[in-house]
Amino acid sequence: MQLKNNLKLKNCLSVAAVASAVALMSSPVQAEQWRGWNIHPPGYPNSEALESFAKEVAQKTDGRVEPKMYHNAVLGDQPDAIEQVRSGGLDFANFNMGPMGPIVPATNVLSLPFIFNSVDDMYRIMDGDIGDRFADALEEKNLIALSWFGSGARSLYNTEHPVETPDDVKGLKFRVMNNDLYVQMIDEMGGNATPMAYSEVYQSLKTGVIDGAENNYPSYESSGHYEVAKYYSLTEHLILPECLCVAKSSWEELSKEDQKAVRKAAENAAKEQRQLWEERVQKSRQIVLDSGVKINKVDSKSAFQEKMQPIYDEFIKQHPGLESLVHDIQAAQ
Ligand code: GTR
Repeated sequence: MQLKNNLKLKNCLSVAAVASAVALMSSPVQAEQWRGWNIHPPGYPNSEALESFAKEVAQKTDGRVEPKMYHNAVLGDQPDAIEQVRSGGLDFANFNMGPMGPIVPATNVLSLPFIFNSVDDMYRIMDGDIGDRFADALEEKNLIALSWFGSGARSLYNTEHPVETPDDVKGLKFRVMNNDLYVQMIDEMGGNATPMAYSEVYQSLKTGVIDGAENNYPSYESSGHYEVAKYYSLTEHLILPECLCVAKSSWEELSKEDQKAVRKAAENAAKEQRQLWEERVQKSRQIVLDSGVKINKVDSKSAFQEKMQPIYDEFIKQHPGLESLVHDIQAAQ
C-alpha cells in the first residue's frame, strides 16, 4: 500500500513537472515594465512626445517592453530622478542638460550662457557628431541618450521690474536649476541666485523668498509662475537641449532588434516634441500676455554676453579637457 502510494505521488509530481515545463515554454516572455519620469504636466509638448514614445515602443517590441509615463515629477525632482535612472531604479526619462552638469561635467559646456546662437543651431549641432560626444559622456554615467528634445531659450522673469540691462538684475534674488554655473551666471549679472527644485518655485515667488527665476515661455506659463512674476525680459541666455535617456541597465536587457526599435521611437518622439514646441511657444506667449505680463526686449544682448566672459575663462581653466568641445561648438555656428 505504502509502495503504491509512493508511486502515485511520483507520477503526480512528474505530471506536474511536465505541465509546468509546458506552461513555461508556451507562456510569452515576461514583458519589461518600464517606468518613465517626466517633470512636465500632461499636454506639455514633452509629455505628449513621451506618451507617443511609450506607445510606439510597446507596439514595435510586440509588448516585450511596456513603458508607462509618470508626469509632473511625481517620482521625484530632477536631480533625484537623474540618479534613479543612472542606477536603474527608473528606466527612462526626459532630462534637461542643466541639472545634468554636476553629474556629467561635459554637459556643463551646454550650460555656458549664450553658447548657442539660436535654437536651430542647437538642434543642428546636437544632431551631429558633437551631440554624439555628449551622448558618449552620458553613457559613461549609465545614461543612454537616444534623442534630443528642445527647450527653447530661457529668459529672466521677476516680480519687481523689467530687466533691460545687467544693472537691473542688481539686488534681485533668482531661483536657478541645480548647477553652480547658474549661481555664477546670476552673480556676474549682479544678482543673487539660489538653486531650488522646480516644484518649489511657484510658492517661493508668491511668498517673496525669491524675486524671480528664468525659463522658456512654455514652462513659465505651464508652471503658473507668470501669475506671480509679471516681468518677462528676453535675455535668452540659455538654449538647453534635453535628452530622452534610458537607463543603461534597462537598455542592455534588450535584444539588438528591440534596441533599434526603441531608438527609432525616441527619434520620432524628438521630431514630434520639436514641432509641438514651436506651437506651444506661441500659445504660452499669448496666455501670459493676455494675463497682463509685461514682456520686454533687453537693450543690448551683448551687454549680458560680455558679463559672461569670466564664466568661460574659469570653466576652461578648471576643465582644460573640455576646451575643444567649447571651441568646436562655437566654430560650428
Ligand atoms: C524646464 C525644463 C525642465 C526643468 C525646468 C526647471 O524648462 O524642461 O526639465 O529643467 O525647466 O527650470 O527646473
